[in-house]
Amino acid sequence: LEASVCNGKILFGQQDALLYGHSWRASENDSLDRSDIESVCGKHPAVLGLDLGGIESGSDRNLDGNAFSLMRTAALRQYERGGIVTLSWHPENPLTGGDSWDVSSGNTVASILKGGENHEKFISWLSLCADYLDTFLDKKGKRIPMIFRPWHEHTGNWFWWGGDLCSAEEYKELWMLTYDYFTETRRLDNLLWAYSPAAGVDSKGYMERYPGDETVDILGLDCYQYGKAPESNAVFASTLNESMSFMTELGKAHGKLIALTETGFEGIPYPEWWTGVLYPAIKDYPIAYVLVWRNACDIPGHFYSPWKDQESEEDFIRFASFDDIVFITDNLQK
Ligand code: BMA
Repeated sequence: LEASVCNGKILFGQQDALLYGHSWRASENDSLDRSDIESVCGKHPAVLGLDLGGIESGSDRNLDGNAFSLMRTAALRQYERGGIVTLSWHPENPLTGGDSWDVSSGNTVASILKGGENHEKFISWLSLCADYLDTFLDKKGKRIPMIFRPWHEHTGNWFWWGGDLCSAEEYKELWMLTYDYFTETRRLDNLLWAYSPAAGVDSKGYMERYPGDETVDILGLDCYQYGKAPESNAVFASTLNESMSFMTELGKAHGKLIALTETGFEGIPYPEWWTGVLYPAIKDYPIAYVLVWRNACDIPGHFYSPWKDQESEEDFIRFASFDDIVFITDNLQK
């Protein structure tokens, strides 16, 4: 990651890219050689995003139907190909039993912190998650490096760990609890920790719940385009520019890498989005990677990258041909 930043390169990533795409899903014993991105530009994404949601309840599959065993295989394939793996986590709500988006109680975070009624339950969730992460081993039995990006978009109010649902102190305590459990209790020494507020904050808002330099490796941002195109292009570009610009400063001041940890425009309603909107907004910033969200195979319209014959395909090919946008190189691909 550091090398790519030093060389002025940006790694391109997609969520769940090897597990399914717009109209297909990998089978249990799949060789994981397919991605929508590969079908368009001949190369797999350099960053593979995966989500741990569901691991806390002992499920075999995550919230989007991926078998956890196949996710592990995909991560190992990605690593063997020279790529990077990043993990997000949309766990259930430990207080209400709802999902990550259940914001019906403002006591959820408080209830899982030390002294809270759900603390033991939450530790058992962390334990299940750590058990799983401890199985991502290379051929020599060594844990592979992965980016772990918990409690993301916490500046928004749509997850139970969101801005209006807990205090800054509670959020930081949640982060520290997670960090200490994984790194000290469980000795998971293979994780890079990414902090990912949602766009819409200024530098001060961005840092308000920052848990500290000792427990964060990457400063991230989740920033999507919404609305009609081309009308919304300018707002998205300026939000991205402003955010990337203060993150560049924060990265320097804190000695951290910066990344666009989630982005996209659902359904890509603007076919020149890649070279016309995204690229100009990111190219001048030292970001390690940019990751677009998933191409759901079972929700029509819920996609963030082109596939063969999708409208933005040609523009994506142009974007992918730029020297500073990096995919997994052909010789590593197999
Ligand atoms: C959201 C959507 C959901 C999905 C969740 C976790 O943004 O894509 O369909 O379940 O992410 O991957």
